[in-house]
Amino acid sequence: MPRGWFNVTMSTAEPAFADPLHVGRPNILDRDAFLAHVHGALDRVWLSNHGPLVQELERRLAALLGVRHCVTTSNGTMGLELAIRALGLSGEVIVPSFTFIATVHALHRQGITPVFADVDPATHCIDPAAVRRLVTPRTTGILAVHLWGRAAAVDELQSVADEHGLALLFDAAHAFGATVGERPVGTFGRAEVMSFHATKFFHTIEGGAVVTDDDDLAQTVRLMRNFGFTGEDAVAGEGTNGKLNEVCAAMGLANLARLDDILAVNRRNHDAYARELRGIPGISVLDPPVAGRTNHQYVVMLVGPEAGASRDAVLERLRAENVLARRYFWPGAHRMEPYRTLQPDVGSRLPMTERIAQQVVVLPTGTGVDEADIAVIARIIRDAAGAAA
Ligand code: T4K
Repeated sequence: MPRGWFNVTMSTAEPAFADPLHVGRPNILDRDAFLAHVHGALDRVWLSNHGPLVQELERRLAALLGVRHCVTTSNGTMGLELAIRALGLSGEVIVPSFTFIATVHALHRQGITPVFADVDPATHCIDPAAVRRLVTPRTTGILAVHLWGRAAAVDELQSVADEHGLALLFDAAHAFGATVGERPVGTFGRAEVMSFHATKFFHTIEGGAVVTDDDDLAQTVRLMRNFGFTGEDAVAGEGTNGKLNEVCAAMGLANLARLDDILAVNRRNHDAYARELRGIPGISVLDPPVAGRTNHQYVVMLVGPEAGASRDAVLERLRAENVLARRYFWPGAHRMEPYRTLQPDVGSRLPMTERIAQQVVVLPTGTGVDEADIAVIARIIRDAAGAAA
């Protein structure tokens, strides 16, 4: 019987799960390794500012991803802001609306106009044809997102960027460990930005990184993340505090050793959801990519018009049973402030974004969820969506 499970008769007052099942529950697999690294930092009395743990993490991540430079940052949002600034983006940058709001804020906060492009309904990633249609003389770059850990259409986007002389930057916050064929995400465009937030496949509690093969770009980001310092009393230009600290790096080093275990659990859970939810009218689970790998960090269910209940009704039912699923990334960045006010009519050119944002439910996965939990969750969904058991 699943942990915390009482029954699946939805009419009783007790929720199906005694303890909530969260989307984005952090994986903490090796507490002892983490604490050993933290003790080392305390013994050295070196807690931040390019300490040995951060340096080791950067070396190991660069080797794992096959890139020349991994410049860690205090979080993924900081990584985006630094990369955008270091690339010299300005004017207009084309970006999906169907993403976490940080992607878009990182542009707007630097005085850049985000130009929203629609997404491909098969992958939920930005549609290169839509990008091509939106290029203007003010466009300086494309900020594409590998949504849900599925790589965006990297080759087509690179072609559009090359045709128009644009910088191509990837928000790879979801995509650590993903590949296109055998080529790792992290190696595409001018640079890619990872998030190592606690909710991610690979995490450092809070953290992120700009990864690139471009020596000059990496050096600029390194300077900018440390106030622009080139020496003890020398500052080469404007900068900020974007550094990762040693405790966060300690968590990263502990987690790096267990990535295969986390991936195996995520893959097992994705397969279990796909199996258990098969055959419910209007309900589908986004498949993993055919040509490449994903980290399966997000299990994305779509509640279509053929389902016996709306997406929000299914979500409400799940939440009543303590399954704290999420409707990421509803209602789309273009419907959030300040973009809703600044660009009120943009929704009409984003039909896929509007449709998908109304259908997606992200389901709990990770090491805190097992196949028995998923069988119960699927029965709740089947019941809520009005299908016979
Ligand atoms: N680009 C994209 C495409 C992104 O998705 C993100 C972040 C970024 C850029 C920016 O990267 P960072 O600057 O964050 O490194 C969460 C995360 O905070 C955010 O990192 C993530 N994307 C986004 C998709 O999810 P919220 O607003 O949904 O967080 P919250 O507090 O609602 O927590 C999410 C779930 O995780 C809840 O079910 C609770 C659970 N949780 C969370 C934490 C922190 C836990 O169970 N334990 C925890 O310690 O943004």
